[in-house]
Amino acid sequence: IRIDRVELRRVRLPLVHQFRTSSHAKRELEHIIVTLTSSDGAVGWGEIASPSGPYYSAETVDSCWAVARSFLAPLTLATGWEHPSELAAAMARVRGNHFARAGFDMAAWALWSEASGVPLAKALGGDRARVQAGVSLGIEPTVDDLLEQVALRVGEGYRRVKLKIAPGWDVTPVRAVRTAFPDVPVHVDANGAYPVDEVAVFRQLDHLGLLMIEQPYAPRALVDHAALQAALATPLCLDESVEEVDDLVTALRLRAGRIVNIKVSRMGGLTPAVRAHDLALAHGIPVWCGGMHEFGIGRAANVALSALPGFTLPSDVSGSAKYYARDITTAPVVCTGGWVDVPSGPGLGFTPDVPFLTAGTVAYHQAP
Ligand code: OSB
Ligand code: MG
Repeated sequence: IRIDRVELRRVRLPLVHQFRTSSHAKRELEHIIVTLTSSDGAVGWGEIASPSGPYYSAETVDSCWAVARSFLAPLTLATGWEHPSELAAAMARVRGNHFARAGFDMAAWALWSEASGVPLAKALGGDRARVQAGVSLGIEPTVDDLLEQVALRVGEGYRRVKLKIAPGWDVTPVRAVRTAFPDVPVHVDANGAYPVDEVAVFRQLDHLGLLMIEQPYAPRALVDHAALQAALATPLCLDESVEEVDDLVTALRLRAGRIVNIKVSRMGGLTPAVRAHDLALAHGIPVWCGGMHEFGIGRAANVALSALPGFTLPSDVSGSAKYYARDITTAPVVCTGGWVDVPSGPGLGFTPDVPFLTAGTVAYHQAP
């Protein structure tokens, strides 16, 4: 396969409900949609779902735009491949910049699976017809606001609720949710907000029957995660710590956590995400698919990935309606009773709504 056109679109969508994490708040998202067209006319869509600011990882929409234009688009135009993993191998020459690379890798998988007449999930090695969906809830102004959000999502059938925590917003809101919804599986995510000498808060959370505690410390603090994991009964889950498959190798060796959140964007695409899944599965470590508030294209890739056998925990692949009043695909990802169907047709299984996409486009680049 030879790609002879790369298109990049910066697209903005407003969120239906503001989302606040330990590091920042957002009401509107800008993602970059990647379109690859092959010399025989096959088309693949991908999404670069980087946050605007460098608070989750080092990347920003501007850094992704620059790297995509100057390095990834020329590299993609210059590389012939039979399988998407070959393009991923060529892109691995670019250090870091995982969100940017993920958009191209995803588009290559979408193009290849559609051209091969195979559903993307099947091409990746997945065989589930539907996947379990959880929701991720941001930090709310008050505990009552949070309880209202939990009630809304539990009422919609979501199978697990993840609560963002931060110093000053942890034991009290989490205990309130556990008390009001004793039967709902709950997990917490700190996005690395706690100093490594903070153990007391996690000892208290350890008594609340949580499914897991996600990323308590900074990304590189793997040794400290291992020490905390040894002190707690609740599994730790790593998110920001695992950018490379090699990070997962280190984390497994150190026993820095018992669960891994695999994100297509954070790892640089579906190719490394599948490798991380295979490694975790071989070590008996359960995984789930995390989200970055993806629009419909990135969300479709997350749904496909979640069909792999190691994804035994509910993923953050909520229905599109949790985030957007209208999504960029002609039909949105829908969650019914806590489940999201995995498309059975070839490729991504979702079609971009090009007029709507164009209406939301604030910058466009085409190469060559
Ligand atoms: O840590 O999982 C995270 C969103 C932005 C940055 C980091 C994270 C998140 C989420 C959103 O939790 C999950 C979703 O897409 O629903
Ligand atoms: Mg997280």
